Amino acid sequence: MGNSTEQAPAGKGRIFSGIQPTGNLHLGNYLGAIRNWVSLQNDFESIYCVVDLHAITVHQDPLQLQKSTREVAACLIAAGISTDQSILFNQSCVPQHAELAWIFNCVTRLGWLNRMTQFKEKAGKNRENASVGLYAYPTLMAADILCYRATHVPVGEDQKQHLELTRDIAQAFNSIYGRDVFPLPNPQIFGTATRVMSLRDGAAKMSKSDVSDNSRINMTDDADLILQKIRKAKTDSDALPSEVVALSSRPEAANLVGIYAALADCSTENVLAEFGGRGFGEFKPMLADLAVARLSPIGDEMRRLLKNPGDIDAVLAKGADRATAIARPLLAQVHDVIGFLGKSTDH
Ligand code: AQP
Repeated sequence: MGNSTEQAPAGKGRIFSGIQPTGNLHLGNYLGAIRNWVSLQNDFESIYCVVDLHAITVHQDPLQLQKSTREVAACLIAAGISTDQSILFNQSCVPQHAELAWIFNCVTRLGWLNRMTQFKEKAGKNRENASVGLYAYPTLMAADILCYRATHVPVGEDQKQHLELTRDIAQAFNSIYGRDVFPLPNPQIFGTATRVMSLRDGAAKMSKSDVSDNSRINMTDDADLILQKIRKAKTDSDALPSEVVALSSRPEAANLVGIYAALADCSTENVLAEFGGRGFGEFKPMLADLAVARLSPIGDEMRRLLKNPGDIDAVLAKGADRATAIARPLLAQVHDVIGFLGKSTDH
């Protein structure tokens, strides 16, 4: 473990973002997060984390968890995350995350967590049976971010509430202890961030845990499968409209047009200017070709990287050392501020 402190390059903010190794990485993860992470590397000191501690808030098969952790790392690298430029590691290798989360559990009010909509959605009707970890997920997320004093966090719509809570927790800690330990992180919102919906239901987001594999395009799907899934994607029977406003009552059509626009790096208006008046029979094969052109190189590179799992583990271990070099001195400061006696200097 390195003892030195990694410093953010002067003038650059620091980004933290995470992704859960819960299997089936998909087009939504790519367009909503991963591809943005790649472009952020140039403007920020970037810390990207495979959040395995978050993943076990619902049960994960141990072998599958290892496999998914390597797959996420491979996907990030294949998509363009540079492990020299950015820090890439898995969360459980840096124990400061869990430690700071506990400290935050003691600062966070029950009422704050009770308002979190993601817990309500994920726990569903089976609330009494949900894990305490699922309930406390936002305090661990706050620790992930504040462990590194990250200044910016790329967030999708679904994570905005958790980031606001992170700011509340940072503020509460600073105020309770009368010290400015934590900065208040800002959301890094992308104009181009895309919320990708299920291919089977335009009202549900594309998700790793959807039981239907046809609901999503996985990052490892081959060209035939991508084509097949897009062909089968639910749509209505009308032709595509020429005006964006006409998509508002057609969620499945809006989703496919949105995916096309994101993959082609153009606006919805541009897509409709080209395809307005044409039927899905024409549009879907074009969308499939575009998806294959964008995703296949990443899938191929992932498969190549995954042939050498030891190399991926080594990259993650090196990233964990670099992350620890930032988180350890921060925790030492937190210990001092709280009043913990002990070996805070070599924390
Ligand atoms: N459908 C989506 N559209 C746009 N962005 C998405 N993200 C996830 N789904 C979509 C973004 O991907 C990042 C990593 O997400 P995550 O793996 O930490 O967890 P999640 O948001 O809970 O993703 P899933 O696929 O729905 O996983 P499960 O099924 O395991 O809960 C985040 O930035 C997220 O916004």
